[in-house]
Amino acid sequence: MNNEQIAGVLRQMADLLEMKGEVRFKVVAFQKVARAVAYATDDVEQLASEGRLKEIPGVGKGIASKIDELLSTGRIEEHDRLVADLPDGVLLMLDVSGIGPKTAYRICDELGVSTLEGLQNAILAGRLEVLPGMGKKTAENILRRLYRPIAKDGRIPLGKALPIAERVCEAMRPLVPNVTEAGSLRRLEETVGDIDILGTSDDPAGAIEAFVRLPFVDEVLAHGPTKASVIVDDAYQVDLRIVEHESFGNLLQHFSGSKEHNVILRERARRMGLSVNEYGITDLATGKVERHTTEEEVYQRLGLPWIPPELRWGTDEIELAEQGRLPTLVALGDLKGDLHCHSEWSDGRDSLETVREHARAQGYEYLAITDHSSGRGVANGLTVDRLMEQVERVHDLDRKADDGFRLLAGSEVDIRADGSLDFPDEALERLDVVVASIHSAMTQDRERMTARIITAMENPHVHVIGHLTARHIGDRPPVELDIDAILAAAQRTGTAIEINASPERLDLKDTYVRRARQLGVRLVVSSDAHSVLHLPGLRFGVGVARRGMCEAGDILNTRPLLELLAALKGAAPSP
Ligand code: DGT
Ligand code: CA
Ligand code: CA
Ligand code: ZN
Repeated sequence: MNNEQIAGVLRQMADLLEMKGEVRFKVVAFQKVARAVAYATDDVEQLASEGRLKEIPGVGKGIASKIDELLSTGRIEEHDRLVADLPDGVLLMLDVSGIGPKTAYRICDELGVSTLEGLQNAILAGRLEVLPGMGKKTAENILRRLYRPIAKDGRIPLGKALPIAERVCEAMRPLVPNVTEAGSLRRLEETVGDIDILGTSDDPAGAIEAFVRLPFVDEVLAHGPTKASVIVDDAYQVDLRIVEHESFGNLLQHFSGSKEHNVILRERARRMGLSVNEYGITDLATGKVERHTTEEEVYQRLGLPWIPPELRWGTDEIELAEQGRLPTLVALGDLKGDLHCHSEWSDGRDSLETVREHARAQGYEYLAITDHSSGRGVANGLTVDRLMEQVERVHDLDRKADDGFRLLAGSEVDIRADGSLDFPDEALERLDVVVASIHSAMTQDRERMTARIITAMENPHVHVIGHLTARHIGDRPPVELDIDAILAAAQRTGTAIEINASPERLDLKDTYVRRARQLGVRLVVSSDAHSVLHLPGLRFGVGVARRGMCEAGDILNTRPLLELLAALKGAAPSP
């Protein structure tokens, strides 16, 4: 069992004891140990096997024996007994965020509810809100969360989490100038379990107080002197931790994870006679604790250069860092333009003029208009005639503006089920940028799908394959394909593969980007904007490229216009 899981059972023990009306100190003891276990830097299972459980703050003989029992038998007998004594459904209710032990007990006992469906009905009938300490607003919040789980797997997509985190950070910055994202969010993973935020202050309690009172906080789940957990926008959990300044580097490093990265780092420290945790680095020989105000100092103390959070996977990043071989990751500012964008000519919202203006304001040198082709039947795709008309319009706008910005004429042409394209070669030939994508027949088997995409890549007019796997994160699974065969074909034909930045796609995904890059496959990062409001979303794609270890040179649209055009039509790169 990992620390999280152990802490979860201990927390449940505390809740069950509280429901049972057990003496306060016993409840508090379990709560305290649950917290200590959750934040322990050592592996508790390991400590137990060495008979060292009592080193965990708050653990005495009684709780140590419960943890040992849990680890050896997978359960705690007293826990099972408590559950048996309490009304049916209490554990189920405890799992609903916003419901504490007292309320869970009352729901089961007084309302006679034992299922989530029963809970829903009780709320709708107005029976929950009248319970002590409940109220209409809290009951409604619980109902909303019952109806609308965050995602099928309970994780929050990056595209939702990052703007929420930024809103919180902005609101806290006057009080906590160094407030920053941490956890999986800082590593820019495609989904996050929760939104972790950190900062330092001379007055942590005051900062936390301000946090729980932010106007968009719907509910406070936990509120301590240095840490609080709240619900924002009805559904999203945000954790804020505030510490004193001197350990900021240690804290940020620890809570940025990943857990796997931290494990390898701690092993390394151990070999150097050091021990790392969220408060500092201890010299095991002297017992002296050093605190670090920046992450750079933490890594430096361990003989390493700073490692960008996007690379902290716990794979080979520490080895690369040690050898001075970390890539210089591509940054948003390296991108010179965007190669996938829709306008009102197909299913986009804005006119060509508006798109052009916003792309220029974004600081780009160029942007490709790539509306859909008509074969889709939906999305208001363009016929060849309308496409040719649009090409004229696009070139006209550039001529008239004469401002150095270049709107590229393009298409997101549909790859049909047999691998042929919606537009004839004579039409594609007239375009600056051809992105070919799959929007239909997505359930084809792996072999047909792979052949279909490779056929499209073999068309010399196709420059880029758009959103290769067609997945929608948390919603539609990726199509079946042989990624290695496709990457090899991309390399051979010189076709670029898109990193689609649209936050519900992020397709190519990070692991595939790493492979593509190793094979020397050309990559582009594109917004797939359907409104000028989506143009800045390119940053999500840059995050994926960074997680995929890409440098600027790996991404075609970091190149100035003429170089880009030459590369798009150029011969296959050598691996
Ligand atoms: P998530 O929230 O599931 O997307 O993933 P993370 O990586 O954000 O994980 P989270 O929120 O549980 O914790 C944030 C970071 O704090 C994590 O990446 C490493 C550190 N951390 C949290 N709990 C533990 C723990 O029990 N042991 C260790 N070694 N590190 C932990
Ligand atoms: Ca997290
Ligand atoms: Ca967290
Ligand atoms: Zn598309």
